[in-house]
Amino acid sequence: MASFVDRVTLYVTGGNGGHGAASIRREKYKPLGGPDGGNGGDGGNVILEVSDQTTSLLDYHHLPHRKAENGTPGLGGDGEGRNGEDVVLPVPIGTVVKEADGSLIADLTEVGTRVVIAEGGRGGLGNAALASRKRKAPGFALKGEPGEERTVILELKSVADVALVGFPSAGKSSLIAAMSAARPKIADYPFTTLVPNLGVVQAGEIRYTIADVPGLIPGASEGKGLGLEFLRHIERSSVIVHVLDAATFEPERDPVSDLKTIEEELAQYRSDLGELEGYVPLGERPRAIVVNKIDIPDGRDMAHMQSEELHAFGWPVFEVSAVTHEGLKELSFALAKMVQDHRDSMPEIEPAPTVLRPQAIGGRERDEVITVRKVSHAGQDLFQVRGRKPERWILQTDFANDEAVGYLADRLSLAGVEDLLAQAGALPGDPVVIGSIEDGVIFDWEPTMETGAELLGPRGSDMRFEGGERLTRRERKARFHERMDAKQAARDELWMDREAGVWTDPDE
Ligand SMILES: Nc1nc2c(ncn2[C@@H]2O[C@H](COP(=O)(O)OP(=O)(O)OP(=O)(O)O)[C@@H](O)[C@H]2O)c(=O)[nH]1
Ligand SMILES: [Mg+2]
Repeated sequence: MASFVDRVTLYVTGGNGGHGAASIRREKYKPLGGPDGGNGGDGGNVILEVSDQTTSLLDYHHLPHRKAENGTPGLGGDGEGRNGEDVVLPVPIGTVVKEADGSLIADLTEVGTRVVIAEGGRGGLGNAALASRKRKAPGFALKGEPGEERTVILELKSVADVALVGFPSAGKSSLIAAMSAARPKIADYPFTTLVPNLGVVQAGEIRYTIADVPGLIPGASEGKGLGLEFLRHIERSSVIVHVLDAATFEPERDPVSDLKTIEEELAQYRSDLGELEGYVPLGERPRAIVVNKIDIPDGRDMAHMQSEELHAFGWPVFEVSAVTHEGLKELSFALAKMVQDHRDSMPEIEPAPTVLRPQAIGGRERDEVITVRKVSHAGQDLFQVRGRKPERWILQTDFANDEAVGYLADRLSLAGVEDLLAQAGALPGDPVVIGSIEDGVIFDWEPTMETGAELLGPRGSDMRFEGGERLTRRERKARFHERMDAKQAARDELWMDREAGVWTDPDE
């Protein structure tokens, strides 16, 4: 039976959106037949999907970088770009997905559950789609957005029903081998088991899984030995079984004192799954006690001698031998009953939605809110604009093309960014950053007076960017107030256009 890799860091990137095309139809005798640049295709997503065909995270250990396919660019002649293929990564049941900082993203327990962990960028609109009544033949297209890049942590907590804990060499792996078809490594030196083993037990009608963890020693909770690190593998198990060595040669050890030691270590364990609904701390799970190695005469004597003290813990006690299989059938059926009782007591789990896109996933602002605030950066006052849409628009803009920049200005104006800037006290010429200070685009604010469309000169240019006269701050202020009055009228006009369906905006 496969042992499993417990934790892996995965670097995922959505496919880039293809750029839109700017193209003009050419017909005989009709050199300018209208815009016919197609849209770019969307980039593919990177998706995790819970599969019962996968039992380990080993594949991601070997290949931790995964990227979805890019969308292809739009073409002239209304050629649409092709969408990039999604990359679907199968993960085992019980995989927990976390942010790089450790915060929980998703807990994947249902076969078929899908989580988008890196979104593909959207394809850019071609100039055909950008045409409006006023902007009949746009000389630009929107760029495709880059795919999202993320680092996530996958953790596999085995969903074993029964977890075996105990000192090294107590016979945990031997018990798994004796009770199931699993063949873990067994040897007479401590820490033979380095990663947990998992076996499937069939007891009459009931089937359950059983897992061991590397041996625990005193001080495990302070990092001694290997064991505590692996307790998270058994965090979902319904029953915890103490495996006690009745025939240890170490003079200071015996089953009762070993049991107490392990209980103390379990009590120290602090789970980070505690935040999940229905989580029961390890120390409160049902228990059973297994006294092993009674095939050895000294072991059998010891088991009998301590029987009363062991029963006093209040948990069922089994005396067994993993070597001769004595007592194993009884143990196997008793564990099956405990597992079944636990299963019966579980509340009905609501089926998980097939596609999960939790807020945390994507890392971007999901809501429609746009904020503007004055910030100070490197001794300079800046007006910072944040919001999903304006930041997205920046990514779509080809800043080498003035007409494209004019289109961006119109979008920002229409979304109310200009009003917000004015409210925040920005004056024409003040620096404005859209997005984060580090990655955002910074420019001097030139409020739009008209919708931009009237100002269009030759394709690819925008008259607002011609001339480039430098004005004093006082002049700018006066001119700004004039513009603000004219602006409302311009905006009303734009709205009428839009209501009439001539305005095209991918976000609306
Ligand atoms: N005589 C006897 N020996 C046993 C029995 N069970 C296990 N052993 C022996 O004890 C030694 C340790 O057994 P393992 O199953 O590897 O012990 P473990 O608890 O998995 O040990 P770690 O993986 O190191 O934590 C091996 O030499 C086994 O052959 C038993 O019932 N009787
Ligand atoms: Mg072992």
